[in-house]
Amino acid sequence: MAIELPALPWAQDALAPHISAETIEYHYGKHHAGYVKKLNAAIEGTDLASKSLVDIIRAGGATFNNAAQVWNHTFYWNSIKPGGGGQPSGAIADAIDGSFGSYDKFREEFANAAATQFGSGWAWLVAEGDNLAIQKTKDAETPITTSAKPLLTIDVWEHAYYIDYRNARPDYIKTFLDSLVNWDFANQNLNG
Ligand code: MN3
Repeated sequence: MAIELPALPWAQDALAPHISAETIEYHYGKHHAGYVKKLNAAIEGTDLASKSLVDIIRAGGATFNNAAQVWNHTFYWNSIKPGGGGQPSGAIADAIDGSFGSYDKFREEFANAAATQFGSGWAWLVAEGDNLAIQKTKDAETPITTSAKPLLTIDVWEHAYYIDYRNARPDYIKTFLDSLVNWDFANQNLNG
């Protein structure tokens, strides 16, 4: 059974001016769709063809990069929304205070992880047992291969921000935190 490219949770132009329709056109329509296409070509006719996306990721091997990038991107689209960003509310707000001391401290650590991931990769807010933590991963690497539960992610590959922010990754990270983060999604993941 082929792995499908999930629909975006919002219109392609809905994140503008923070992330342009042009960025989404390329990032979703070319990069994310490309990972799906390459993964399906690689698993066709193999034992992996009958497995779920997460099982394909956990199997590792030659299909890991495309499979993990399919999953990571779907998770990223859900981590952002029009009118998002700012201070969290609900259980995630309490968990952030408990684990980082304050939202401001969380924000500083998350932004620092995203800014200092050398080259391509991701920064994540994850739950590890009763605590929250921040991780950064390289290339396609993803916390779902570990015991940590992902709550939120930011894609810091250049294709995520170069059309809108050029080389200014810190500006993209600030916009992500101020105007895009989907805290409802983080709360769902925390409770799920
Ligand atoms: Mn990407």
